[in-house]
Amino acid sequence: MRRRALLGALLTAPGAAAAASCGRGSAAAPAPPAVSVVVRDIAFDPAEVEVRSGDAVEWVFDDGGILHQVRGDGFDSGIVGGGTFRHTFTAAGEHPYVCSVHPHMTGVVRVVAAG
Ligand SMILES: [Cu+2]
Repeated sequence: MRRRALLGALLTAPGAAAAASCGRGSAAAPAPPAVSVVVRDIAFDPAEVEVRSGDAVEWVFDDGGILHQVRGDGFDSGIVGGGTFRHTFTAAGEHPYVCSVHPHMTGVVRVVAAG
């Protein structure tokens, strides 16, 4: 008497749910900046930006590791050689800032009342 062990269990596991990989989990993600200022070639580009009250400005330090700073009245990136710095402006008016490492590097954030 021959017994066949028919282990024909072809359990083709159906591929786990077709790649729906949206991994957005941070509920308290900061609002995207209204404008970005690139710090490059020892300058702020653009040197003048205009945002509405409550908007954020983001500086992107992209100058090959050269140290820079964004320093104004009430905001200060510290002296950094890369990364980003973000500040939300609420007070309408002009907010000048400077790089302490390169005093000729200046910029202005002009804030207008939110409509
Ligand atoms: Cu600088």
